[in-house]
Formats: sequence, structure tokens, C-alpha cells
Amino acid sequence: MFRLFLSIMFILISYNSYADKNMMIGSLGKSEEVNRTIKVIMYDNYYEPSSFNIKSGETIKFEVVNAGELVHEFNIANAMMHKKHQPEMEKMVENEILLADSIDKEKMKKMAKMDKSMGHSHSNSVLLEPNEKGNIVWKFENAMNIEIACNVPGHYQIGMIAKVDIK
Ligand SMILES: [Cu+2]
Repeated sequence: MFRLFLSIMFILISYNSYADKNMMIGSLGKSEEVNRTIKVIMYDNYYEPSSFNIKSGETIKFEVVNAGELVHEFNIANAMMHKKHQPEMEKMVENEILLADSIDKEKMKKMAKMDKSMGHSHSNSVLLEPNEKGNIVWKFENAMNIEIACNVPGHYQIGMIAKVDIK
């Protein structure tokens, strides 16, 4: 009985670490495989549209514009990943790389040489100053529990999160 318990525990633990490692958020897509383009506008502090319906396996090109007065992020991840990313963003604020309405890109480059996380180079995210534009091509294969959210300190907490429904 105890052996059975142990083997179940082992399966659970290995399943969890598998899910953790693969994140199940999909992956960076190829521009030649884009099925659809969706224009997204970021305001203070919400997205337009505020939710997305996506077919499993679809490759979407998100054309993102920041029409707000603050810096915003468009980050495709799950709740756990957003939580992990938030301290990095806080550190960028502490180091005055990330300011309320701008990004000090020179400082970002310098700091990133010492601490990679300060470079904010994530394939699943764009961080934009007011009036800036950015694109992400994302393939929603093996993707579940996706949230598109902004991890600029305070924004996730006020609800800058878009729902993603994958069918
Ligand atoms: Cu934001």
C-alpha cells in the first residue's frame, strides 16, 4: 500500500515538473505560419479587446500598440509565470530602468550585461512605452490556462489581464 502511495506521489511529482518545464503556453510562432492577425490596443490599465478566442494550434500575430500614458506589457503566459515575472519587473523599477511612462533602454542594456533578467528579453512578451508598437507571433499549441497580462508593478493587481479562451 505504501509502495503504491510512493509510486503515485512519484508520478504526480514528475507530472508537475514536466508541466512546469514545458509551461504549456505554446511557443514562438513563425511569420509564414500566421493564421490570423489581431490588433490590440493597450490603455491605462486594460486591453482592447479584453478577451481572445483562439483555436488550439492556431498561430496568431498580435499587433500591439500602447495608447496609454504609462508603460505597459503584453505578456502571454499563465498565472504562475506572471507571478514569477513580477519581481523582475519590480527590480527594473528599483533600478530606474522601468519608469512610469518610459523605459531607460540604455540603462537596460548596461544592467542586462550583469543581470540577464534586467534585459526583459522574453519571446512571449513585449514591453512598450506610450505610443510604441510591437508584434508577437505566437503558436497556441499545447497551450492552456493562458492569461495575457501586464506585469508593470501594480497593473496585474488592478486587473490588466485579458482572458484567452482556447478551443
Ligand atoms: Cu500595464
